[in-house]
Amino acid sequence: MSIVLYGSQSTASLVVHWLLIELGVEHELRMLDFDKREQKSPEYLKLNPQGRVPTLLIDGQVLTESAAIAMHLADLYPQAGLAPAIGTPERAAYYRWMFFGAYTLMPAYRGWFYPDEPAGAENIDKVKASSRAGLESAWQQVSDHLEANGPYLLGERRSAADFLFTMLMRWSRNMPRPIDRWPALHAYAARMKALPSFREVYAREGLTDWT
Ligand SMILES: N[C@@H](CCC(=O)N[C@@H](CS)C(=O)NCC(=O)O)C(=O)O
Repeated sequence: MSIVLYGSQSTASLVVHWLLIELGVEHELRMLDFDKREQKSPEYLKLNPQGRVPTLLIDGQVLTESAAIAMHLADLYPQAGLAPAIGTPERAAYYRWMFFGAYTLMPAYRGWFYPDEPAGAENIDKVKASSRAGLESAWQQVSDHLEANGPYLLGERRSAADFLFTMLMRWSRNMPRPIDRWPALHAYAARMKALPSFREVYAREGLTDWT
């Protein structure tokens, strides 16, 4: 199988890069320079018309959306046990949290980091305030869930959803209320950061913050 990941340092491609390392999958990494807007180059837009990362090519097939890619990788390498069996209550919980990440957390982060997109430059403050409120409420729900049902999102067993959520927790690090302020989230993040593959993806991307 030939696998190529298009990513950029410290972005939504991190979870895919991290999982490829965790699963021991040989791959080629092509890092795009956002400062040069390489994600909007005509060649890249042919692959991913959204001009965003990640994009994963598996034997030439284009995959986008980090949560979807994470789920597919977990399915491709079942021996790692990162995806519960189809039709089980654990699989249902897995879908629940993956979609919560993609549908609730990610759009709110998008609003925080790209606040002019929804309603122009004149509404930046309002968009940031509502994105922040949405994120804090969502993280409170995740924290409550982990306190009652942890240590991982699906309970005792780690899944690809925990990798996605660790990346999403990381994005809060410079926000007014970073996830470390919730003790349950702080402990959860620490469990995930202790994985050797986390240190490895940090080394490969040259990341030094939120260790
Ligand atoms: N829902 C997408 C979000 C991808 C996304 O927003 N990526 C950002 C980086 S974190 C990006 O590529 N931004 C560049 C841009 O929008 O120009 C996913 O999970 O893959």
